[in-house]
Amino acid sequence: MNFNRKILTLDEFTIQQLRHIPHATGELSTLLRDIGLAAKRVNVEVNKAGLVDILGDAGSVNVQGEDVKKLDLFANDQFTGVLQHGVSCAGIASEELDEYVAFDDPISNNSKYVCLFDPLDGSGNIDVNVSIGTIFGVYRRVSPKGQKASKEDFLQKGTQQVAAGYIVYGSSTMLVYATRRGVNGFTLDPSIGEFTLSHPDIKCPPSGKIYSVNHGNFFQYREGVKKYIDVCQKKDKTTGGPYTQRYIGSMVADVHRNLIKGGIFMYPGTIDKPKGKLRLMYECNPFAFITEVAGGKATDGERRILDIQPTELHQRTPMFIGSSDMMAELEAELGREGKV
Ligand code: P6P
Repeated sequence: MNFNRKILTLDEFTIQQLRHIPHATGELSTLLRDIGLAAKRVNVEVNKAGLVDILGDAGSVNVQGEDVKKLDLFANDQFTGVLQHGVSCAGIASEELDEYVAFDDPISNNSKYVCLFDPLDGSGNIDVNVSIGTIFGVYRRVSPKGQKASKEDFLQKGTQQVAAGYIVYGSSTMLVYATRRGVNGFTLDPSIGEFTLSHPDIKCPPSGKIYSVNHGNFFQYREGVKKYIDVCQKKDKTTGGPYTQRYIGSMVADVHRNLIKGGIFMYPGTIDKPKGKLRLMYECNPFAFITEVAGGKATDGERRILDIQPTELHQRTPMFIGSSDMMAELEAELGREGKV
């Protein structure tokens, strides 16, 4: 008898994963399902952003000095809410909040994890209907259970992440998450309101033909970056090209495309912003974790992103991430800087 192909929902998948982890309590699975629930709620609002009064600035300015759009605040509240009322998370840190939040209730204080997220990255694109996204990283707390989470829980190296993921609100809505066991992608099926496994075991192609960078800052980049961009532009059929330049201005969309198709994304430091624009804790660390599990690489130009010891919640870092062969070519150009 010919049954329909089994569709695995996010819930079923996370529960299935428990079979491979002895002594698993299911707290991480529950946390990931909570994130999926918040993502579905944000998706509803993103999909009708042009119809209701949630476009435009909320009038407030976030810790980055950026105008906060109403959808930013809505998304921040959704992710904070599901995690606070869940049973797995002791506290959160968010791009939209100056400080971390320790939930400080008996269940949360006995929870195993903390979560750091950018609730709606690329929000400058909301008003022009370009893909935006949510980015998150999950850490096992280092402070003792039974008390509220503390600062050191939120300033761990990216290597300490137990899971990381993103949601891209694009032509379809996808949730992609990684644990050390692998990277899996789930596409939201609106007919059943469930994220369903659509991209099992994602691997980042070792090479690609797409480079993503803001050319408007070209003359502010370090010499090795400018040289590598020049190399990309001169690629032809004999040297693995020709390459194409794709830059959406929404990190989730750019990095997601490169993860699937192969490519390199760069947000280097500039004269104006020597540390670049992207935040280490809730933009770069999650994507670095995901990309490394998928076989790619991520550095700040000198060090592995995941090895950076954070000192501030909202610190920025230059970011180079993508296919391993392309990253190796970039690193070769950076290594030649200052040498004749
Ligand atoms: P620029 C969006 O504001 C964001 O944080 C990332 O999603 C994106 O990659 C980057 O900034 C774009 O910045 O300076 O090139 O417009």
